[in-house]
Amino acid sequence: MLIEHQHPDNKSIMVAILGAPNVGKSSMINYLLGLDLSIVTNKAQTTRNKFHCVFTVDHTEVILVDTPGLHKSNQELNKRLNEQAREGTEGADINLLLIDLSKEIFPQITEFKENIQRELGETWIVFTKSDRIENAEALPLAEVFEKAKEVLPELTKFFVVSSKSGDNMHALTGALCDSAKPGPHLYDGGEISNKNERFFATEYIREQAFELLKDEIPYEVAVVVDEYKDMRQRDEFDRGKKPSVTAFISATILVNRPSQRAIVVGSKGTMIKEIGTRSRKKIEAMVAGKVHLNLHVKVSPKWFKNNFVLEELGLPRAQDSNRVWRKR
Ligand SMILES: Nc1nc2c(ncn2[C@@H]2O[C@H](COP(=O)(O)OP(=O)(O)OP(=O)(O)O)[C@@H](O)[C@H]2O)c(=O)[nH]1
Ligand SMILES: [Mg+2]
Repeated sequence: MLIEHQHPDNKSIMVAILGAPNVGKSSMINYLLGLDLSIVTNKAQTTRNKFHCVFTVDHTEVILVDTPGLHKSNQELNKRLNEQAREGTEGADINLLLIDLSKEIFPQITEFKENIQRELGETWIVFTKSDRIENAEALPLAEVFEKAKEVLPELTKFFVVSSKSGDNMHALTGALCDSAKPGPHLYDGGEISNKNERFFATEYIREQAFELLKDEIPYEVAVVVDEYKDMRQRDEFDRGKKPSVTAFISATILVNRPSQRAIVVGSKGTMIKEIGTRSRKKIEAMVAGKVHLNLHVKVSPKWFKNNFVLEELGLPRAQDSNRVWRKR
């Protein structure tokens, strides 16, 4: 829709969701969206790419930017994840710094200050996982917040929320909408993300791999889609008949070592079958139709240091990237 055709009451706000790994960024986004769009697991560093998640309240568009958890690391993959998080602040009207109430609070604030390495605009603290604390109201969070302002002067507000119970989510949504500025919607065609279904298909496969695989294996797993045939697009040429299969997807799970390949495939292929069945259900819910999913496992030694693979995963070089990396 042309900008001049948008409703005159339209407002918009872009909000970067920041914080350490596992603090509940993607869970909070899904709660606010009312949709399991972003992948959530109990493992740290689940989110690997920054992306927009969009919802509207009346005429106000709220764009939440999910980001990987900021943390210290000298590994190339982690440097690129941190870069994604830092880039997530670009163009944001407000940053939300999520702090996990079930962990020690103040180190999370000082670590964020060290890791963000950027000038930030207005920032609010969102204390998460309040359901895990018996009496969250009794915590001296106002005092903590005042102390946090000495480290991060850009802090102006704080909230205490839970993505499990939904506590205070309305207050947070209301405050974000109140801060939105009059102007056109960036996503005015009902889009909920700037990433496509192909991206979310790889995410849903990786989510199940993270859930089902133990120990360090998830961190050495990546997923690439080799082929994604969207039959709905073809169907337009086929006199509007609804296709019996909505998408044919062929994807590869990359692992670092042959022993990991054996685990991901599982005895008689049981593990790969389970990853496939679970992720296919989630992809089918997304595309609202039947999906054929073909999964392979490939050993790609040190893929997490390989510039070619990392770029294919949507992770370009970071400012502090290591100088040497493998070429194609
Ligand atoms: N009890 C409780 N658990 C939560 C809450 N929010 C998130 N979790 C759990 O915390 C874990 C991490 O949640 P995520 O949403 O993936 O965290 P994240 O910050 O996106 O993590 P990364 O993408 O790895 O940076 C999952 O096991 C969630 O179920 C909450 O409000 N209450
Ligand atoms: Mg996440």
